[in-house]
Amino acid sequence: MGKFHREWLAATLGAACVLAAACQSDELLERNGTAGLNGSFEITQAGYPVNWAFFPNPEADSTLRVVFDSNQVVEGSHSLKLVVRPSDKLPALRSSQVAVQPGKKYRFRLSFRNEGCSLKVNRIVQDASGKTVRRQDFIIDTSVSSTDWETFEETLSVAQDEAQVLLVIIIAGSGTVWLDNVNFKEKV
Ligand SMILES: [Ca+2]
Repeated sequence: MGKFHREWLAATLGAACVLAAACQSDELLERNGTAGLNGSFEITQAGYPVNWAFFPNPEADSTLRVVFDSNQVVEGSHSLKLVVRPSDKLPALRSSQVAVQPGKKYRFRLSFRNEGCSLKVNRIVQDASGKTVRRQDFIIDTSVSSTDWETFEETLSVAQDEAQVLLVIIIAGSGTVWLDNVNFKEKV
């Protein structure tokens, strides 16, 4: 693992506070118990898509601006638009945990568009307690800007000691990132 990746990994697990309950005062999270992953970003509360945690809190820090966007859309009628500017805090967002069953395969899909940023998506697989990371992979790692949407897709085979999946998305630099159509579907 190179220095660059180690730094990003440290950012994922450390500075972004994305997995640590102790840092939740620095993040914004609107919870909705019935909305699930909300990977199409169609369900909002107080102007923010529910069940996604944003760091730093965009209400308190202009590093990260969160927009419920209806102009650039892949699926449904809205996408998530993130406008970032350089800061010593790496803007990040974290999904809720999606339950998966050992021995099954899932198709994971995510559409993104990047203008000017470095975008990294860490797909983390945890045990049932949610306290132990069984594996994590940077499934998207790009600094390429595009005016078109791109779609990432993978098949995730779930091992015996794995029970839930979540995403941590880190955005560096200055620019805009759009996300939409994030979903896990069991492959039959
Ligand atoms: Ca959508």
